[in-house]
Amino acid sequence: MSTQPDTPLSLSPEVADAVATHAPIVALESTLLSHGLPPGRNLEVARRLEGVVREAGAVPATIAVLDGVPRVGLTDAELERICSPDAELDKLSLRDLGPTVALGRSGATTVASTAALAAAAGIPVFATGGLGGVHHPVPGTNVTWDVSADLGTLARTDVLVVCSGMKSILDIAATLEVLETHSVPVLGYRTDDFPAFYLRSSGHPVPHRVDDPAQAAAVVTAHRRFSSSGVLLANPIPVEHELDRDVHDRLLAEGLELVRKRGVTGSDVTPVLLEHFHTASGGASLDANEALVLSNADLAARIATELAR
Ligand code: PSU
Ligand code: MN
Repeated sequence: MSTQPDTPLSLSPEVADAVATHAPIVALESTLLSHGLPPGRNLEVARRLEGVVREAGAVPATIAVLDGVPRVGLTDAELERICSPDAELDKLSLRDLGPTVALGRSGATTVASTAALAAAAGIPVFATGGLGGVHHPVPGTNVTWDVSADLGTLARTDVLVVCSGMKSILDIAATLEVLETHSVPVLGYRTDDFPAFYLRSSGHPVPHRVDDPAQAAAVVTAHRRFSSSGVLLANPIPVEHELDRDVHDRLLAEGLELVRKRGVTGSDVTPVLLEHFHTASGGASLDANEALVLSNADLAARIATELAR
């Protein structure tokens, strides 16, 4: 991303110091906390994510926009604020950053906006849960215009995104095609199957596989000689937390029906579906979601450490 010199970006002292000394840093997003997890649990996960990154020897940089200022690295009080049910945060994609800053508003950042802000701050590694992608066509048509800005941003932003694939509500085959069109390398971490968030396999192969953090870091370094795009590393959910496929398929069908009935569209679809999973699975999908983001944060920290060598 090309950054204007006057970009009002505020780095916490710890993150600014880590950037200046080329220490390993992992960017973390806030939408998965504010819009993807229930209040209470989200704060626990926010703190655990930062803890996992620290234990692996890197500095965590959770990102959000607060009162018109994009913040990279939050205090514990700011984490509490973004996780509070009264926060009333918007879900901010990259296109929302300008209006949010100009109007002095607050919001949580998605993969697209977090990746752009991380890159602007000089942080090359970012961990999340699931990437946005191409939605299935509206019934009765064969086209969709609902293609997540996460994809276009990854195409233009030099950042490694560690995630557990795309949510299974998406057209994963189409999403992989768009990533190919944009020349974004897609890597599987210790797998030959592209994962699907709650499930370890989407049924689609990955073009390339890496088996340790050093290999992942080497791919990022080599890719930079040819392209300024990002790299996607897909790390499947830990096996003991994978959802049962039949339960998953039932909850997804119910969730999609709920979305259709309520007329939910656009950026509200993912939060409504996630909430349905969390309430209807008796908490199993919450444990799964937490386990996969923690695993991604740990892996991202190890790769950031390799890249900082
Ligand atoms: N990962 C999670 N939970 C989430 C997300 C990722 O475990 O809620 C968020 C990310 O912010 C991602 C967004 O950018 O879901 C995708 O939303 P959409 O499907 O509206 O593009
Ligand atoms: Mn969309």
